[in-house]
Amino acid sequence: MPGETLLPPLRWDIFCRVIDNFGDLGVCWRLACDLAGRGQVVRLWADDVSALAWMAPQGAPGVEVRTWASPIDMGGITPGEVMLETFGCEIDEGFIAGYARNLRTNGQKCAWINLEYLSAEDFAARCHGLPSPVMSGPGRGLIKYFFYPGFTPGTGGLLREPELMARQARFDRQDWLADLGVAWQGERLVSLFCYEPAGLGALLHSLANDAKPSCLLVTPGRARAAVRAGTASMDLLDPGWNQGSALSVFYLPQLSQHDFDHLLWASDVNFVRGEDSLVRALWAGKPLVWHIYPQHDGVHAHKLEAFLNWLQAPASLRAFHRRWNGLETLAEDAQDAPFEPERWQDCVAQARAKLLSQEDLGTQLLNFIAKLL
Ligand code: TRH
Repeated sequence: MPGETLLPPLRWDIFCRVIDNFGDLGVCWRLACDLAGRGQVVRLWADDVSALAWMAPQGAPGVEVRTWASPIDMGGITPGEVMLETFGCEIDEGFIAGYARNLRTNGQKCAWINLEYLSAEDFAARCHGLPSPVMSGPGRGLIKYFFYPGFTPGTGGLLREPELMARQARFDRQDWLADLGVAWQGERLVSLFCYEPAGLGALLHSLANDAKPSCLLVTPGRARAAVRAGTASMDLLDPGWNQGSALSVFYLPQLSQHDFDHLLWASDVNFVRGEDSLVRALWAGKPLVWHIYPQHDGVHAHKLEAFLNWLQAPASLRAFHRRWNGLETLAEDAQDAPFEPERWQDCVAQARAKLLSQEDLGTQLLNFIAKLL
């Protein structure tokens, strides 16, 4: 059976430091649930677990959540067989010492993994699986391994829990929207999860002027604030901008991760951001626009370009992305970047099919650990 591994249940310690937004915890929670769903026993350590109250109100069988306060209190704690640090977060020396003791003194088979950020750039395949000798501290002499998620076969793949596609096939859009209180009349549904996109005004304008009515489903937080500010300024500067009411806006509550998937499946076009929602939008298979997490050194522009190349995005989708992310060149600045989701469907459908033929991250990670042990 595809996705099946021979790894017996192991105890995992997954470490997560929340930088900002929801992505760090979002990825870690999803990974923890995926592993637990495959019979692994997971302890998730996060320095800020507050977002789980709405992201995962039911918790998950096999996942124990611990607040990670540094220095970590090791009273009654024995590190498990797999120690997984996410995004280069530094695990406390006390914990590493316990892990090293298990390995050296007790002869326990152990694996130390560093899960990296997702990127479509070539380095992901180049660096995936590489060993990294630990040079100092209580783990000195041990080896940790880089695990790079990615879009191509040479990488660690993308998170896709085994039952995801079956869940998607059973999904009833009309019922879900009704439960949420969206009075859907067949208009185009556009989900919006973003930071403060440079192209938001242009999107609102084109939806308001489109012959096809649209409903913008706006997520809470930064997306909501951006839409509120955008519509307020258009009301002021151009009071008739949505005269025909072709555009309606529905402000969403915070959804659980489970329901966030439903939002992406219910919508005709998905605007997503960061890391985890991008992956989920790929599984949804609808035309998507990515607001990439901006970095001060500007490297996100290369990362976006690499993703669009992998996606084989048509020119109009590339232009729209650059405008949305505020990354146009001067020449492009003067050009139009129209909202044309009908032209963007094919590349996403093909990308989804390609990804479905590749092994998912959970399967690859379990196989990787099985080889190490
Ligand atoms: O929140 P993000 O912008 O997270 C970012 C990125 O991960 C980025 O790579 C990282 O460096 C930075 O944080 C620190 O976007 P992302 O990754 O899509 O995470 C959002 C999570 O929130 C995702 O798991 C889906 C979840 N979510 C819900 O569960 N319910 C909701 O209603 C919404 C809007 C999101």
